[in-house]
Amino acid sequence: MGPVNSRGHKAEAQVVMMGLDSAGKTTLLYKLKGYQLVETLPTVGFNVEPLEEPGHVSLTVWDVGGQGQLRESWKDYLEGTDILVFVLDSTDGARLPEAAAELTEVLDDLHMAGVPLLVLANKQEAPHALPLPEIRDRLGLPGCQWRCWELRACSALTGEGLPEALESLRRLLKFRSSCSVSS
Ligand SMILES: Nc1nc2c(ncn2[C@@H]2O[C@H](COP(=O)(O)OP(=O)(O)O)[C@@H](O)[C@H]2O)c(=O)[nH]1
Ligand SMILES: [Mg+2]
Repeated sequence: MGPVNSRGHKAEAQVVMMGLDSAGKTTLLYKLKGYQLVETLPTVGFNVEPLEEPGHVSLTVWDVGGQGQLRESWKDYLEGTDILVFVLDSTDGARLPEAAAELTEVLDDLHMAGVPLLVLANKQEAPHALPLPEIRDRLGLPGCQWRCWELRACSALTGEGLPEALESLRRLLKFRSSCSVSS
């Protein structure tokens, strides 16, 4: 079924997943698909997978490579995005400022006006994972007042938190049009 164009009620949604390299985006994508992924390679370009569940909006999930100069191409994926999923490595406190800066840059893009944000604090099963409140504060999320956003803990490795993350994603998608601060 093709997309329905009545505003905010599309039958399909474009989900763009971003984050620094090694945050766990590819592992997450394939875990959501129910694949057993033994090993990932750094993503060159992007992976894209449909996620369909009866009775729900079909999701097309774009996993955009996050390494160094590949991040330059992030902006090419933003047009038509219905929701941004930003994946973080909760065990990598040292790169949290870098992740926060990248997130800010993506959110500042014109195509991102009114696009809801789901932040996934991944690798939460690791014993030294940073707690959610610290991640929230250090990312500057409380300042995101013009946008619908949620922060969720998950582990792409164990699958913990993924059903809740999908729930958040579907909830945020419903806010897609009401979130919009431009037109
Ligand atoms: N402990 C732990 N490791 C993870 C988790 N998710 C991914 N990884 C590992 O992190 C590394 C990078 O994962 P990958 O999916 O390639 O990251 P990407 O660069 O964001 O696509 C791999 O070694 C994964 O096995 C997780 O939830 N917990
Ligand atoms: Mg990858």
